[in-house]
Amino acid sequence: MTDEDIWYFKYTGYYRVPETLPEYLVNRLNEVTCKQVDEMIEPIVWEEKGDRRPEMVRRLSKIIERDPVYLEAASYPAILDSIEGYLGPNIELLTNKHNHIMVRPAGSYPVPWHSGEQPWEPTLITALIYLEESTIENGCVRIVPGSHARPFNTAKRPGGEWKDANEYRRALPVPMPKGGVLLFNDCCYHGSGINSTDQSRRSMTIGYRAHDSHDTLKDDPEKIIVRGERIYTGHTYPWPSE
Ligand SMILES: O=C(O)CCC(=O)C(=O)O
Repeated sequence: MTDEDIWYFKYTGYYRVPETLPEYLVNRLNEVTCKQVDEMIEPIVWEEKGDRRPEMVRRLSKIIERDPVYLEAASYPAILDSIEGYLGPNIELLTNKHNHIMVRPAGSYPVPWHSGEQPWEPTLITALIYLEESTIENGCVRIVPGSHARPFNTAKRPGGEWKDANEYRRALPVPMPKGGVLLFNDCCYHGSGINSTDQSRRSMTIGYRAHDSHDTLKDDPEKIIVRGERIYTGHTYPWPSE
């Protein structure tokens, strides 16, 4: 990542990883995901409560536990290289945030506008890893650039009608290719439109944070270290000898 890429990512709040995932990996992700959807393996968020069919699977939750291929994709070096530009060398994947596949079946309703984190919280980078192409027609994600840097407090979920919201007017749609990876600061307002096609629009959503230099407990079971190490650099005493 160049300095200019890092600047762009930090100031706009989002970044498209230049490389796409290799075809073999995307194919494996799709094979495993098809099986999870066809067999309706819980935990699942449904498009409509009470209508439990494979075509109605909106979201597969807790994917890291389901198959090792999801962690392999989430640890892909080109993704971590880009995240390192923002978060530094010690990177943890959170299993209690995101950790899901948005299946977004045909006709799937919008993802409401939200800021996943608040501005005062430690930076959380979200990766959307695309198993299928994402277009305006199938409801690609839309991001309000720079909204992670707002110097005031606003509701995490502003509510209201999808297209009437201020966020809709301010946001940019971000279409992505199959195998593409979109990174953004989760504090940016984002959402996605209705899927008006007759196909699904699948993407993995994964959250990453820098390892907290002040954490003295190093084996938090909700976090997986995917790059670097869990070192204590907060305020060491006795001072390390030189
Ligand atoms: O992929 C999308 O449509 C929205 C992603 C998102 O906000 C999420 O998965 O939390």
